[in-house]
Amino acid sequence: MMHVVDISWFTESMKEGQPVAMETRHLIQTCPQSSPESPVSPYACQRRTTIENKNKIFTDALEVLVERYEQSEIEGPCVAFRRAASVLKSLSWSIESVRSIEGLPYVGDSSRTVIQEILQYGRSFEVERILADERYQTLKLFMSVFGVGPKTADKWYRQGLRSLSQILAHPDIQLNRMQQNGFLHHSDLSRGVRADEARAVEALIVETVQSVAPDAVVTLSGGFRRYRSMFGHDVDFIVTTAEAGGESLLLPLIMERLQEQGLLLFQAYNPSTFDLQKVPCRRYEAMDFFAKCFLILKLEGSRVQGGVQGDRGWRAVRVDLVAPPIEHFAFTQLGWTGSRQFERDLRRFARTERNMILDNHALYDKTKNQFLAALTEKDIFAHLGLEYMEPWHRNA
Ligand code: DCT
Ligand code: MG
Repeated sequence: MMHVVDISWFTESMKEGQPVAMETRHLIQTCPQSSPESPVSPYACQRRTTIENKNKIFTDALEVLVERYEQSEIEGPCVAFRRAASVLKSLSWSIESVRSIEGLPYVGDSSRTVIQEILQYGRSFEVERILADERYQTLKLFMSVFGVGPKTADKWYRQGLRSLSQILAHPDIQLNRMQQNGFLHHSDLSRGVRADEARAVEALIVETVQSVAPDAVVTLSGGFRRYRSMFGHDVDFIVTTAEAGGESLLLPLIMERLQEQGLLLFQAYNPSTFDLQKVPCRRYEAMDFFAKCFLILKLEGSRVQGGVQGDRGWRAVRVDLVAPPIEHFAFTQLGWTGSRQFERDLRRFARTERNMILDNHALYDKTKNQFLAALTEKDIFAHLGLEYMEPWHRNA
């Protein structure tokens, strides 16, 4: 049974001050966590990882390997290189010798070879081979189109296609609506979103929500909540309301308002299929069942501090919105803040170390056979017996 959640403090805090409560921004504080001598946890949720990466030369190389295996959907090495890269990102010291990485969790033989080559020659030959590989480059290009995943990219590659213009010119290729818009806005969307553009999008979403649902609450999530400094591929938000069942109306109202203003370039809306019987979800990366929409918005240059590139006066931006019922808000917030690796390890930690199942909807204690309620992310960390970790420490 789901616990009854007392949401009165949440509702009260929403009534005070701004109808739409935003998180206060903090300065990023680096938090030295490990020295070459101190032990490093095998779980990202027990390692503080800021955006200040002291081992970028190594993690960039490992991430090329991750990407290469993601393209081919080969899970084993993909997980191994991701974990190794994530461990290196959390170190407060730079790797200067192979000896210093001895004993680090998940830095296996293959990762060690890459690190060793970089230490010795300043580059990894395997990574350079991949970067120069036609298939890698082409799949990377195809997958940079919104709506194109590894299967479609690989199919096009096997058909002999090598450029975006060849795809558009091909008489037998039927693009779905998402892909059509992906191609249409490709140059804007592949440029990524700057932090000042993300702030402008945040202001637009807050304004829009205020005008259609003054009692609703909007919070920024995803990479921009983690203060990842520069580019993001999209801007993610959670919208909810204390009014029972009211969350189901929010996204259609928001999209309608954006449409009226001529700012909605594309929308794909998935209504909620949430059912308590279906949670908690055993699959690590399964998306949640809450109502959500994947949008492309027109962001006008006049709204952005640094303006936007080009002479059109606007740019296209990818925006995702999810609308959970308020009693599931904390779980959705924790899940949508990421990073993906942080989330994977949090779930793995819950399952392996605590016999609990965590997902974006709920936390289930398999020993007690019950759901554990939470109003805030801090409650979830406490249920898991983990020290609370601020969003800017979750850049695993
Ligand atoms: N997420 C997840 N599992 C998925 C997809 C997303 O746990 N299959 C979580 C992690 C981050 C958050 O949702 C938002 O996803 P993204 O926008 O893809 O990631 P991001 O961290 O915001 O980075 P970026 O937007 O720059 O790719
Ligand atoms: Mg994002």
